[in-house]
Amino acid sequence: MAGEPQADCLFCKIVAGEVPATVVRESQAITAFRDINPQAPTHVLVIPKAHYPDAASLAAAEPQLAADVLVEAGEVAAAENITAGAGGPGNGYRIVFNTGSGAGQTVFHAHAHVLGGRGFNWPPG
Ligand code: DGP
Repeated sequence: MAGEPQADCLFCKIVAGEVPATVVRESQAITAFRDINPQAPTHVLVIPKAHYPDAASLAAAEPQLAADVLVEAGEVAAAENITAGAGGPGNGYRIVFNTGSGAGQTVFHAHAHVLGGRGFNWPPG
């Protein structure tokens, strides 16, 4: 059923506490933890606890939860002091939803990358 935990999903295992992670924020429906392979001084993953394979399927099934993930990403950025004008390096941050393997998605449980603490280029690689 949509949203149900998947036995073979790494992030469902993190939600269940079966795989350890450095959790920075948690609510009833969302958890945020540090990426194991950080690409910036701040690199936090914000995920819905419910299992959806990517951001688009999450937004289609549960638009309020998708919005809550975005709000949480902003809260993470504020807590990490990486918002524009916060005075840290980078002067802003990036929220990324890789969607599909061709776009770099490797874990098929919806997640927002929150990256900051350095400058970023455009277009992305
Ligand atoms: P993506 O490539 O967009 O699907 O992002 C998946 C991210 O998940 C990637 O940046 C690395 C991270 N990751 C993979 N395995 C683990 C893990 O076991 N723990 C944590 N904290 N992050 C992981």
